[in-house]
Amino acid sequence: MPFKSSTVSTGERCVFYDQKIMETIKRNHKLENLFESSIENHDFEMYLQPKIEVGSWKLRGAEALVRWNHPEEGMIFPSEFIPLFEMDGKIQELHRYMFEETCKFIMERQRAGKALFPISVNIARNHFQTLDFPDKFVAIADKYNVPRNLLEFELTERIFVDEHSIENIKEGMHRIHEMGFLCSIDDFGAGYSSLGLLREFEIDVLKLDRSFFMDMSDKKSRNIIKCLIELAKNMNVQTVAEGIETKEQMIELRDLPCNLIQGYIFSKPLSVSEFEKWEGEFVQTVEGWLQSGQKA
Ligand code: G
Ligand code: MN
Repeated sequence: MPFKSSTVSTGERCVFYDQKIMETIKRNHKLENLFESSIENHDFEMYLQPKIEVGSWKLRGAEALVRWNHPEEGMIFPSEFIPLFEMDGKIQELHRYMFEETCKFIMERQRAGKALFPISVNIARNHFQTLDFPDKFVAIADKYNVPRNLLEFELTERIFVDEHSIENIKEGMHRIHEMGFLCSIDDFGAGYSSLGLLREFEIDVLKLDRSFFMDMSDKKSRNIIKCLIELAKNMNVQTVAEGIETKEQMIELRDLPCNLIQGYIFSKPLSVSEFEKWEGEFVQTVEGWLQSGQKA
């Protein structure tokens, strides 16, 4: 057996445990080794999930999400590689790559005379280690002639927990705005959310975590959502309801109302060709459908 536990005499469980750790280490090593060639070969693909405006029910934005489809390894899930690349720092290159794919997509739509809308990309706390990081994104946006107000950076609320980096994040967000980009807080309400974020940081969009909408029949939940949406509105911050899946949730959100809805109710994240096909077929009969007795 290749991975014997040093305390093998205490029983099989220990051996099994060591083996699992070794397998994870080996797998991580493999993924790290595949990274550079996958960037070069475009094995990382940009998927898009639409954001729909409440009321007009029009497509007003999208989130770019990474998918890793490796020719030999098959589909590798973000839940496996994102934490890994956050640890070893590769995440910065991956996010830059995704940002460039996003810019290319917007440029192509611009050339084809198609409708334009902001696209959000996720960024990690690692970027904020150097204060000039937005400059790199400016260079990419300019290369493709993309108006910067069509590009939004999503920062998960988790990155605001670390007190040591908070000043850097504040300054970084300021620079993002100076450069003309937009900034949103992702997964707001998932764990450590603080209303102080709204006061302390320059935020354009608040993305309310899907956990808020899990039980909308509960009056308490509804009241909290309502207050958050109102507060954001008063501060000129847009709201996006994330992870919306049912007609019941849609009806509540229409009446509250938040600005945009993102979730499986409209579409899961799609490849570019699927997304544009979906866009062509998406008819805004949402209002009629909400009023009808049809089940979602
Ligand atoms: O953390 P962030 O909001 O960036 O995560 C986006 C992820 O949420 C994507 O991987 C996407 O597949 C998932 N997602 C998007 N819409 C829904 C939804 O309606 N339901 C659920 N369960 N997940 C969703
Ligand atoms: Mn996101």
